[in-house]
Amino acid sequence: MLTIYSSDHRLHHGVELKDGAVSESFEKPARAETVLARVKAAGLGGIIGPQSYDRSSYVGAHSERYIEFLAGAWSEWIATGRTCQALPLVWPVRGLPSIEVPQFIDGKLGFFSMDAGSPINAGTWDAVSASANLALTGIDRLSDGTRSAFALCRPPGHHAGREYMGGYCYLNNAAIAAQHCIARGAERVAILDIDFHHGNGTQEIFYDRSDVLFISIHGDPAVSFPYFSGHANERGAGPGEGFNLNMPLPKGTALDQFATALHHAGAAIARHAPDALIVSLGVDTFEDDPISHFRLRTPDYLRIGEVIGRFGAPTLFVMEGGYMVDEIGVNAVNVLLGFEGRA
Ligand code: OKP
Ligand code: ZN
Repeated sequence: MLTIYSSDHRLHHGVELKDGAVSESFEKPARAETVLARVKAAGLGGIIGPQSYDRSSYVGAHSERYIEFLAGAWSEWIATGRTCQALPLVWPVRGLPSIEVPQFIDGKLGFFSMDAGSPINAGTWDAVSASANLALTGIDRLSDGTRSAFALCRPPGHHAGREYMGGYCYLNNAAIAAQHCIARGAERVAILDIDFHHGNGTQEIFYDRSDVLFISIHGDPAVSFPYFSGHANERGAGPGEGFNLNMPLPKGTALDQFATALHHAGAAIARHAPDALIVSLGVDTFEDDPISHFRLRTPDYLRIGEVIGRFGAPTLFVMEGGYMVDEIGVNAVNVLLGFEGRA
């Protein structure tokens, strides 16, 4: 399987508000380096860099004004005299009257975000646009007839919505790839999100559409981030009704229960008959993940990959979460090896 990777991810190294203090984010550069090292050690296949894409390729999944905000946020922030990382700290929640974009950067940060989990620093735009370009390069390879590819994206993307960043995400890499695939003539795409956290951003972007089926298996939002989406009764709207499938699972979920959900996903994907399948591949479902609550073990990822391989669709894997840095490489690459029947 071909891997698409860029060292530009290192340009983004964020902070996180945790336990009342600012610390290094769990979403750190070593994550992608560990996965890349494992791709090489396992002999997964060739490794190429991204092609370049105009930022208009991100519009569709995102709004133009959001892309403009993201690309310019760091300059606006430092123009105010601050040199620390930029974090949103106020949000337009229910009950506040204004839905206008504020003029000042602190207001814009809140307007275009869902939480304080996506800090912006000098290299953020270059890193997140490189990450999106990896997914775009991967989906273009599938259109060339390649059966599968792995976009080693960092930062991740599935929490980023049409007009907001959040949960370590900025550009929704999987959604951008799906939209590009449709724009290039595909009739139907399916996105299967197996990260521990609900892919709220991907859900939102395609919620009223029937061409892109979104399926997510994740920790029950009653007790897990992002808390405000991911329930089973969110099934899509208008023409998209029935094309959004959420399978929330309880804390402590192990392979048996996860595999049952995966088989349901497979049946829905078969009904959709997609031209391409995009897998939002998070391995924060691992038993030792520091921020998640499932109990998958390293060999389980081989089985998961095998099941996805049997779906039979041209498949692009897009890296999402996974925070147990020592094991993220072996777990993610196990899915890919399982997919290729190398388990
Ligand atoms: C991103 B992905 C903030 C705690 C909230 C956010 C988790 C984002 C996960 N201090 N954590 O889905 O792996
Ligand atoms: Zn996650």
